[in-house]
Amino acid sequence: MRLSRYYLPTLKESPAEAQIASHKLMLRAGMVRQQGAGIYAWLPFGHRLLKKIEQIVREEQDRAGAVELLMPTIQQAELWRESGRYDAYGKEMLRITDRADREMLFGPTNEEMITEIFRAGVRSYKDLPQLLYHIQWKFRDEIRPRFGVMRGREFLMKDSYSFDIDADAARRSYQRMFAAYLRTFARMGLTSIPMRADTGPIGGDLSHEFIVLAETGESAVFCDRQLLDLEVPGADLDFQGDLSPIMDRYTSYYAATEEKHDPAEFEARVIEGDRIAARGIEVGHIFFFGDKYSTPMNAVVAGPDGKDIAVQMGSYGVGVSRLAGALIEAFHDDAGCKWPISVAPYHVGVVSLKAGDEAVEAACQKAYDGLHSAGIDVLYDDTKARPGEKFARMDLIGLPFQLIIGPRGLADGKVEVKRRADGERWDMSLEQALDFISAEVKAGLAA
Ligand code: 5CA
Repeated sequence: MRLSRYYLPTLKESPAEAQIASHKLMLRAGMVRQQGAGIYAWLPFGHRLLKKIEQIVREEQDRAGAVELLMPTIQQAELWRESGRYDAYGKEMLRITDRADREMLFGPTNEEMITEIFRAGVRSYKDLPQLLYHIQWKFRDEIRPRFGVMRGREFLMKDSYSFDIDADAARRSYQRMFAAYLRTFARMGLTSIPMRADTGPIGGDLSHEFIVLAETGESAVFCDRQLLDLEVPGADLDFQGDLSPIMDRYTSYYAATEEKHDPAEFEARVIEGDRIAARGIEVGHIFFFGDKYSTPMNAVVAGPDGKDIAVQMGSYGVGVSRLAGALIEAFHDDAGCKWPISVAPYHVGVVSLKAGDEAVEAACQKAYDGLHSAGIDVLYDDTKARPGEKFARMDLIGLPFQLIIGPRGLADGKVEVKRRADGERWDMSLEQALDFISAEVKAGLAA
């Protein structure tokens, strides 16, 4: 992409309404534009980030054996009356009426709808387990939408739903999502800690929140420092195998959100030097709630003896749009964003130091074509802005590599490569630079 043809409305100053780094930087780097309280338009650069996050979430769901579908944002009130949640959900639900005065709502979550879809198509225990997911916009009329996309009213969620014949099988589905979540966040460079959590309006008794530690996080959390160093399951993990050792390992350490925190147990189980009392961002939340929806909604299958059994269900959410903010909280400095390669909207920024110079333009074009054909996402700053302005903008938008090409360097056969993560710079030939960047990006994507 050529910057001269792109839409990247960057800002030099932080807008006054933003309180935390991620919100400030998303506005400054031209990623989102507010359209109402807790409602954001995703501008091209932010949209690419969102798609990269979404794709990692999708790949790890697929790897774990979950099957993608897409449910609508608008739901019928009737469905929610079946579970009893239409009245119980309260003011957080955005209620709508259509022209025929039918009661509708903008879905805050999809337990009821997926249960309806399941019961329409599955009759026998032989068709279990089922594990379905979608990635769709939700609306919750939060009292205090804040921190930009971190607590929005309209937000993008990945939500999965499992259906099993009994509680043991359901626990295995839960363990699959547990392991998949560890991998999902690790691929984004994030250390997530599963913590015992309250279930709120979703219900059930077994629940973990996946928390990324951050000073600006909304949740107060307590955990054992050892959890930060546990090895995350690799890409070769067999999701059909026994995953209980993974969950047992993690849950053998103390980790709880404020609501589930027990100070006496914390002190008894964790040595003083390892006690972390901190703040965190909830990037995922998983629930096992048994027959809370299947019984009232009559989602049953015929068991081996022919008798109907209400299925055991769980649901598993990832805050896809919230992760955009969480990633910036984890990866930024005073100059701007510092994207990990796996989620970077573009991997490399090619910076021309002299627009209009024939040799510089030819070299930039060669760099662009070479990287692009190697499968690398390139943003080419071909604008007429001054070098200082270009450097500041590149640092602000935080692409992992900058390839800086100017007339003086070219005369010596050199270009400059800068790595945003640590600021390190190298002079090398254009060919070497292309090889170096390609290799680094491929390694980053494989990690
Ligand atoms: N049905 C269940 C699991 S699919 C559910 O809705 N769980 S949830 O309420 O915990 O939401 C799942 C994830 O969505 C949360 O962990 C959080 O990362 C994200 N999320 C929830 N509310 C918001 C919000 N207002 N803004 C941004 N992300 C949110």
